[in-house]
This record gives sequence, structure tokens and C-alpha cells, in this order.
Amino acid sequence: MITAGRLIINTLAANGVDRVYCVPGESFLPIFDALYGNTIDTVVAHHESSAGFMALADSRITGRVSAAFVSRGPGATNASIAVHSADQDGVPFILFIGQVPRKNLRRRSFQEIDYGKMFGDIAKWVVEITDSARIPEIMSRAIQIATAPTPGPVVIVMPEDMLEDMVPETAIPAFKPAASEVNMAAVAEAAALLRAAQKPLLIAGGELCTAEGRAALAACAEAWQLPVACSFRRHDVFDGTDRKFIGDLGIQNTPAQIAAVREADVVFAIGTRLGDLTTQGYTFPESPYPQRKLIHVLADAKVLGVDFRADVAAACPAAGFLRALAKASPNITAGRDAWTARLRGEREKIIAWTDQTAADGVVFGNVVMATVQRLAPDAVMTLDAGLSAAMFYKHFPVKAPQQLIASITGVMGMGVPGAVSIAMRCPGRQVVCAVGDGSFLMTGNEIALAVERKLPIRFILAANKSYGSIRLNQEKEYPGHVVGTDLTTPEFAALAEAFGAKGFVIRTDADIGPMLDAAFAVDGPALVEVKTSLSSILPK
Ligand SMILES: Cc1ncc(C[n+]2csc(CCOP(=O)(O)OP(=O)(O)O)c2C)c(N)n1
Repeated sequence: MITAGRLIINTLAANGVDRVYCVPGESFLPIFDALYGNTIDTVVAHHESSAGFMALADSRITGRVSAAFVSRGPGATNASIAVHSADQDGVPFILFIGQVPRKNLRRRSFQEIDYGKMFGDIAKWVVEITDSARIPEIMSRAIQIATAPTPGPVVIVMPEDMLEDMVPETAIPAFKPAASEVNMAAVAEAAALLRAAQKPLLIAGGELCTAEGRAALAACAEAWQLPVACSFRRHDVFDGTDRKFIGDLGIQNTPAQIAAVREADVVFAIGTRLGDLTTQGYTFPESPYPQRKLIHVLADAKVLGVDFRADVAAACPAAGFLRALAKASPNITAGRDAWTARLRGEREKIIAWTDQTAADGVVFGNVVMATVQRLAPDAVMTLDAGLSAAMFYKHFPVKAPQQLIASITGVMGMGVPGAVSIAMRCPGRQVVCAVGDGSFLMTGNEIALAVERKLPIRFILAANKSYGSIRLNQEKEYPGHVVGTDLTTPEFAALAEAFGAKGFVIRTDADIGPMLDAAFAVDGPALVEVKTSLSSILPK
């Protein structure tokens, strides 16, 4: 017999979880006892949101379910941001929450929350384990639900006395996802629509953010000579330097580019839920009845046909569908090259950059371009929210196997913790994190973990003393009425040094090259504080 806590940990280990993220709490001590001396790596964060963000970044790179353990009440509320992000980003994540003893449940006892109510709208499943005999069934179901398309968050609530129950030690088989077949009839129908198309457009989504998905997408787009957009911020599904790539659909498109894509006669959306930002507020394609042919392929059948009635809808794995379609006698209609070149031309205008100067600091785009030049061929970038991230989305042409790890929700605070977990997961790969000062001040203290684990992460911090992206919108809507967006900030390079990392400061354009070179040469964490111009991003 073993404790219930140990059975939970054993089940995670059997299902490939080799690292857990946590902030401790007295409500789940038997879990720690099970982790004591265990091969599972216990990563202790400094805030529950960071523990969650680290888990999410880990899942993004491994494709496997990840886990974070937090305490009841205050710990759970801090961690809720990661549950929301996992839901929006489609990440398989399990949040384990310690809970008051069973005898005190539903009395609003000390730090108690009814998590079914709290997470009801953002988790795929919330379960409180009141009967330890049901752990095998509940854990098996949780892993299946978290990983089944569309992946997402599950919350498991563990009353502290339950974790001490003695339960049988059972053998635990690893979870294997159900096999699903490519729908060949749908492949044939899609091929027929694409053969007749004059102006087709492929929109590729996050389901293809795997090595297998990227390869299948590249081969199919090449065989059919299709222009490729990615869904909002999923830039690493396709080679950013390929002349067929037209960028993401979202908030960085110009009116001219959107006007051009609206001419598409066949939209081939694959591996994407076709969300709000990608579809320009459900207007491209038009919801619910698109004014053009729509092929929609996604593993998650529940999404298909709801917001967009498709001419061909197939609930099957995106990579397999693309491989089959690549072999289905492509026909490239006349004028395809000109159509693709026109869409790509609009992207070229968006990503064009010439170095700029400003009186109040360094223009961050100059630093972005210099950083991109220094990235290794397999670099991983983590991005936070804000304008600094937006510039990397534009100017970092991701080429497989490079990767871009960021929350699609635009949540602040994921950059630094995300970089920490990626660097732990990918020793030997260059990890670079871009973060604004506002976002860094939310979770940047996780730089302590980078120091603790000697992780050679390069943090590029845009210090513009402002919640810049909000200020930009504020100036557009209410010119001159600046309130609520200024920031008082520390000297970030000095702060990094205080944590035990190396700190560098870029004050002028002349510093950019030398400071980046010095930071990239450090054997350990290095932070480059860029004294960033605010005026350069505001409306002229
Ligand atoms: C957790 C969270 N709170 C608030 C927001 C709204 N928000 C989006 S961007 C932003 C400002 C980001 O500021 P900073 O990190 O300094 O980057 P900058 O835009 O200045 O480059 C805010 C407040 C958010 N996305 N996430």
C-alpha cells in the first residue's frame, strides 16, 4: 500500500511527466513526500502564475501533458491565469490544487474555494478527489481529457487528508492517444476545390506546431503552390523566409493585406479553430456562412461547423490530411504565382525595417533586427506580451527547427518563466526571451531559477517605462490623456546582477552590437536592458 499522494505522482511519472512545477503549500505535503527522492524534477517557482506558465511552455515544446501543484485559495487564484491561457492556447495542462480536509468541504472554511465553480468556464474538466479509491480512474480520465483535441486544462483538487489515505500500488500503463484515420473522401473533395481555385489561401494553425506538422505543411504547400498564412501568432508552423508565407492573420495586418486576402476564393483552414483574431472578428471567412469555399480540417470535431459552415469539414489529424493531399494530383491554376506574390508583397511591406533614431532612447526595432541576426539556427525564442513581442513576431522569420514559444492569449508574464522551462528542457539550444518592462515586473523574479540552474538564457528587456502597448491605444483614442500607463521601474541590469545573472545596458545605438555580443557570450543567464524609446511607438 502507498499514500494517495504517491499514487498520483506515480501516475504522472508513468504518463511521461518527468518535471513538475510548484509553489509549496501545507495543503499537499504528501505530494512533496512522494516527490522526495523521486526522479521527477521538482521546480519551485516564486509565484503560482509562473509555475503555471513554466508548465505551459514545457508542454508547448514537448507536446506532452504538463503539471503544476499549488496550494488552495491564494495559490489557486494566483495560478488561474495559466488555466485560462492553457484553454485559449490549447495546451494539455493539469493544475493540481491542495484542498481543505474532506470534513470541512463546502463550509467556506479556511482558504476554501469551490473550484468547480471557479474554473467552470475555463477548464475542460474540474474534479475533486474525495474518494482515494477512484484515483486511477480520475487520473486516467484527466490525462485523456487534457490531451484529447483540442488539448486544454484540467483541474484536480486534492483534499489534504485524502492524500494521506493508503491505497493499493497498481501498475499504470502509459496513456496512448486514440488512433484516428485521415478522411480520404474529404481529401478528394478538398483536392477538387483546390484544383478549381483561382485564389486559394491556406491558413495553418497550432495543431501543426510539431516537427511532423511543419514537414507535412511544407510539403503540401509546395506541391500545390499554396500561399500560406498562419493563424494568430502561430508563426513557427511555416518557414518565415519562404516566398509562399504571408504572415499571420491577426492584429498586425494592414488594411491592404486584409483587402487582398479577402479576395481568396477557397480558404483551406487546417489545424486551426479559426478564432476571433485570425478571422478578423469572424468576418474572414464570414460567419456562419462563408462567402467563398471553405475547407476546414481539425482533429476536434466539436469545433467544425459551429462558427463557420464549411464546404468540406473533416475531423482528422491535420498532418496526415496534408500528407494525403500532397499526393492527390495537384493542379496549379494559371495566375497562382501572381496571387501568391501579391499576398507576400503585402507582407514584405509589413516586415520592412530600416534602423531609426529617437531622442528619448533606442528604437527597439533596431535591437530586434540585431538580435535576430545573432540567433542560432535552432534557437528557441519566448515572447511576452506588448510591443517588444509584437516586433519579434514581425521580424523573426522562424525557420524550423527554430521555435517561437508564447501565449496566444497575449497574457503578460509568460516570457521569463517560459524561457526558464524551455532552457531546462532543451539544454544546448540557444534560448532568448524578449520582454517589456511591465511584463518583466510581473514574473521576472523567475530569473532566480535561471541563476539557480545555471541556464544560459538571454533576456532582452525593452525598458520604455510604460505599459507601452496600452499607452499607444490610449494616445489613439484619448490623445494626451495619459493616465494609468506610466511605469516606475528599477535599473534592470543591476537587478539582474543582484539575482546573480549578468546585466548589460544598451543606451545608444552604438551599444547594440557590443552589448548583444557580450550577452550572447555569457555562460549563464544574461539580461540586456534596452533603454527604449517610447515616443517612437506612439502615434505621430
Ligand atoms: C496579465 C495581463 N494584464 C494586462 C494585460 C493588458 N496588457 C497588454 S499589453 C500590456 C502592456 C505591456 O507592457 P510592457 O510589458 O512594458 O510592454 P510594452 O508594450 O511597453 O512593450 C498590458 C497592460 C495583459 N495582456 N495581461
